[in-house]
Amino acid sequence: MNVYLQRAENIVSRIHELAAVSETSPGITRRYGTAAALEAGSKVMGWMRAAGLQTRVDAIGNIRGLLSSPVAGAGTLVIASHIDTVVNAGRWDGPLGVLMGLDLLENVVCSGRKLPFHVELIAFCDEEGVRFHTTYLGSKVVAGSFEKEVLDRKDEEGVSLGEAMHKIGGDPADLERDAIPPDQWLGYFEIHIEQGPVLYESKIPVGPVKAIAGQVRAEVIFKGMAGHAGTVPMDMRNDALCGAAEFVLALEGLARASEGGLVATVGKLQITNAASNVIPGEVVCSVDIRSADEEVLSRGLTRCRGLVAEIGARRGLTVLLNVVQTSPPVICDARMNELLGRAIGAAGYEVLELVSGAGHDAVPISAVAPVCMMFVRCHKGISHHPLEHVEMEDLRAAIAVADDLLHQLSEIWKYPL
Ligand code: HGY
Ligand code: MN
Ligand code: MN
Repeated sequence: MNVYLQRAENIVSRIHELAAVSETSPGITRRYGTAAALEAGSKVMGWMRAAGLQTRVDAIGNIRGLLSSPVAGAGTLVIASHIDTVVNAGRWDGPLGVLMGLDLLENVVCSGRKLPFHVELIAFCDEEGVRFHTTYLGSKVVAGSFEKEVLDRKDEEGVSLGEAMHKIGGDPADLERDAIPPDQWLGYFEIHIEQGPVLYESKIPVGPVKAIAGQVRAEVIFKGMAGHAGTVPMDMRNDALCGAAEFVLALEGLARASEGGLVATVGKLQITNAASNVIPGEVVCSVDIRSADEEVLSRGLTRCRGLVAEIGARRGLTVLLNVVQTSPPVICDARMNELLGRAIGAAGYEVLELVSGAGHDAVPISAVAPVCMMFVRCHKGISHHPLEHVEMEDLRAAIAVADDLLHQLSEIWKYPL
């Protein structure tokens, strides 16, 4: 097991090196297209190049490293995750999958082995969607499902995604060319921290992901009447913030009371023209609803719409709910999961299949390829938080299992497409 210690230490030192690249200090924030995102990308590209991969930055800004197979007509396995982060993030969410993929390929190259398939390692540039309230921008380009209208979405400074792309040297006209053709895919493998407590509480270092929850991201606007905080009597107000506040709590209650693992979150709330002596006239908030069950998810959205309408009517507010993004639940590939389960068992661990409440780049990829995800235990399941942490021995377990999976895949994916 010692051989894995050196590799694990190498991964950890790169995790810390990448964590030091941030828009903010202290804290880790790398939003799409920022200087920090570009610096992180070039760091990862340098590591890929040093490992002997053919590297390139694609039109949207993904960092891509190819380990070609000598087999004519070989298909492609993609190993990937993301290097963008949420605000004040942890250091493992995303980079773990990219740096473990890099380690796997470094190990293949060092061993002189030739794989019967190409492996493309990809560091996706925007999975979190923090800057433009989108998700999966990078992986959608690779999957060929990027929606061009998203280029017009603007960030909080009014900069559009298209302008941000141009600024980093990308040309929207090239986006189609960066997709991997559907007939080239063999499969997709992503290693990611669990971001939940199940592995931690079960005392198991790694686990296969059975399914990824579907999610709906929306924006809700409450429009009332701004007014003087000192002169407008309480019974004559149309206070947009009180309406929004009632909605936030009602949405929490709706999710708490529902079956089928529905979760709902208002993560952002903005008061337009906010001032302490002005009755809020307009409030815009985000809504994030998820469930692994498509029926529960769509019922949750319908009931959320009902809440907004009812509160708006009762409080004399004009309300609007815009759905920004929907992604259906994804079932991971049974065959790849069977091999992953075999590798986990061979390493001496219980195979505990997990459902992911978090979204991942595997979601858009699942439309064009079989996807397989391996979760790695993280401390108390904490994520999207500076206390996010992975223990060295769990990394070593993950390396051993991932090596074994790659070996099994090279046995079954022996022949050209
Ligand atoms: O929101 C998510 O589930 C992921 O962190 N992007
Ligand atoms: Mn995340
Ligand atoms: Mn992530």
